[in-house]
Amino acid sequence: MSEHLTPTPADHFTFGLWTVGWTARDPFGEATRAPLDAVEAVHKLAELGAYGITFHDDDLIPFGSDDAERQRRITAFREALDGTGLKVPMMTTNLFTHPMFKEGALTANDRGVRRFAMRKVMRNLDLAAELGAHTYVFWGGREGSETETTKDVAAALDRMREGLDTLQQYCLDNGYDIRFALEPKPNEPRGDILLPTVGHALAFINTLEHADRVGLNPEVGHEQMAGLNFVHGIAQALWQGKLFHIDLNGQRGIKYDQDLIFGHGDLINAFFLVDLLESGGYQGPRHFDYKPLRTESYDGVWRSAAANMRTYLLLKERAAAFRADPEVVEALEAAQVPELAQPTLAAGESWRDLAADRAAFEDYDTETAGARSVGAVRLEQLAIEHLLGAR
Ligand SMILES: [Mn+2]
Repeated sequence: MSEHLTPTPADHFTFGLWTVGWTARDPFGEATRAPLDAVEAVHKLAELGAYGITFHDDDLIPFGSDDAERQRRITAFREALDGTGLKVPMMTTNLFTHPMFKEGALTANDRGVRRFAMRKVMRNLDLAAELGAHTYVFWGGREGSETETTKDVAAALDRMREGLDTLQQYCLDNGYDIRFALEPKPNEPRGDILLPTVGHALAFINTLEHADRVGLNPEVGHEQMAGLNFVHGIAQALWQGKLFHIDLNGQRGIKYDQDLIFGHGDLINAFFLVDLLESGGYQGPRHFDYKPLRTESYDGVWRSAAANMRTYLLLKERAAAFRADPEVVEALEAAQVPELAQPTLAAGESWRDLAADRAAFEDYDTETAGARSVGAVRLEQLAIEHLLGAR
């Protein structure tokens, strides 16, 4: 058992440099931890059994660095990657910290800010290609508003589309095999952010020129902030072939973005999420986007990084036990869960055949169908008992 719970690169766990590197400055208080060197982060994550590290351009290279400083930092980071074998499967751009982005980046009303934002992404896409990243995340934290009068939403969506189409064209023209993953969030830091949920983003992607190269990077807490069932959102993203990447963390209820350790929020949803990821064909990294608690020093930071991975592996083990339990298989059968995979019409049957089928309607026993017991309680309790280690 313990062997399965020790993370290895084969588990594909990845961490944002901004997660373990968060110095815990919040809107009400100063940093409680000293800055973390990127090279140390690489070594420490590799030691803990992670597969990779991800970052925003400004996490590695402070905004405004000159070319020499930029190159010095990239070289040191690369050496750490080469030395540890840690990979960079995903990269992203900081289009939210600098005051110029206060009103948006790709959708800023100010055209100069939009053009600067696109150049900032292009420069970092070059680095992403150099480091071998195949997924590039767009989290539009400042793409939104607090007021209805300052933002023309339709024009903003036009500009978002223009930006993504142009930047994907940049990748294609340069021979970069980099797909984009949009990260929805309902609010924070803006009062309301554009493309607030998985559903909004999926619909928007269909309007893009290179729609096949754009998918999603949904984050647990972001959907739960909107009161939505994250597992259902992920199931639909998988169903539509759009789960390019995923941000795992914890959230408890509809409130600010908590970014808790994975499993330290809604544990039941986390259990079913792991069950889905492990059985639903998701091949990408298991990426943690969380914030080590502000109360902790670096011992707690590294403990929290390990906790994310261990909790995932524990849930993976519990989910496998749930699926392998003969009583669960029988209860699923009793609840007719496998029957949903059976098409409603028979092979070759048309609506005309259905209309002529008296057994389907005129002679159908609606009383019995209405009186049947689904068996949901038995099944859910079996899942909870497996989650609690009681079976
Ligand atoms: Mn978050």
